[in-house]
Amino acid sequence: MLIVDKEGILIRYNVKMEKSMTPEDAAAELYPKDEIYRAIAEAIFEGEEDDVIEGLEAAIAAGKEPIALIDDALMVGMKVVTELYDQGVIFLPNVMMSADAMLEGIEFCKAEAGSSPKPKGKVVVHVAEGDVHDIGKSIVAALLRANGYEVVDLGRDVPVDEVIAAVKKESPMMLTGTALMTTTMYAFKEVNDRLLEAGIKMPFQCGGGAVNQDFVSTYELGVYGEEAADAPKMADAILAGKGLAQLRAIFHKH
Ligand code: B12
Repeated sequence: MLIVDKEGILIRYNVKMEKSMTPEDAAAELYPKDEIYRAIAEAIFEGEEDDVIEGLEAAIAAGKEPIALIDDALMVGMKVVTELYDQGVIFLPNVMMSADAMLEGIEFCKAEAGSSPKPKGKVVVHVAEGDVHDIGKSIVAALLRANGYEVVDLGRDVPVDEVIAAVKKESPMMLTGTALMTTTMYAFKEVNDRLLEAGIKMPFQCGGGAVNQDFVSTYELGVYGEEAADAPKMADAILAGKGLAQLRAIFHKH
């Protein structure tokens, strides 16, 4: 009888066999170590809305703050999704399911946190015309609300005309814009020009995957926001009396 010692042969010839990795294996390597956060991140990856809510309920019962869970668990799960999508390990339908589960989770966290009694100020948020990517915008809105601001959320793919009309109607202390595509971010320049034409000089914080500081610096009212958490920070800075130049000095890195 012939006995083939595959392991021995591989070792002798110094060959390393790569095990084929499933998307679940790849994701497992990226989840957070903390069991509570991990369960939520995994549910986001799998696009299982019920499991996301169950995980969030368990986390809140264990004493976690609902709004902190957006960053600490939901965002971590979405980062895994984004990384594996970029690597070509998972595909758009998976991403869409995860995005829906993420938005459901954000809504749940917002509802659990409740609303603060007297808003510190009003902020209008929107996603650029032609762009449907609204996860970042929803995080921005949730963090602003959690920090005591009233948020007028215009939603996604918002025509420039509608943004201008909302600013005139609501007179907010600040406007935010999100764009994930290099083709849609130019709407921000148009918003900027139309506001200036109407004599409105207000801080317009812009962020989202496609946007960077150099682009935002090309229009007068623009201040770049890298992380969603920069939105309430900038609103606080405006309340503290900072003008556009000072806001750029605080939020721009170079
Ligand atoms: C999820 C996703 C989708 C989902 C969107 C679901 C939804 N409801 O949002 C679906 C499947 C619908 C989708 C569709 C499409 N997508 Co898509 N999508 C993505 C993906 C994988 C992740 C985006 C995401 O949600 N990231 C997570 C969030 C949280 O990130 P974020 O929005 O940037 O927000 C963070 C910060 O930027 C910041 N932030 C955001 N806004 C603001 C604002 C302020 C004021 C501040 C302070 C901070 C801030 O806060 C957040 C974190 O702290 C990216 C790939 C990638 N690597 O990003 C592609 C990507 C954005 N999509 C892309 C494309 C091309 C498309 C489609 C055209 C695909 C198609 N062929 O149909 C369509 C777009 C249709 C349209 N008209 O918009 C491209 C864009 C390329 C480009 N640079 O122009 C990307 C980059 C993929 C790629 N590598 O090609 N997509």
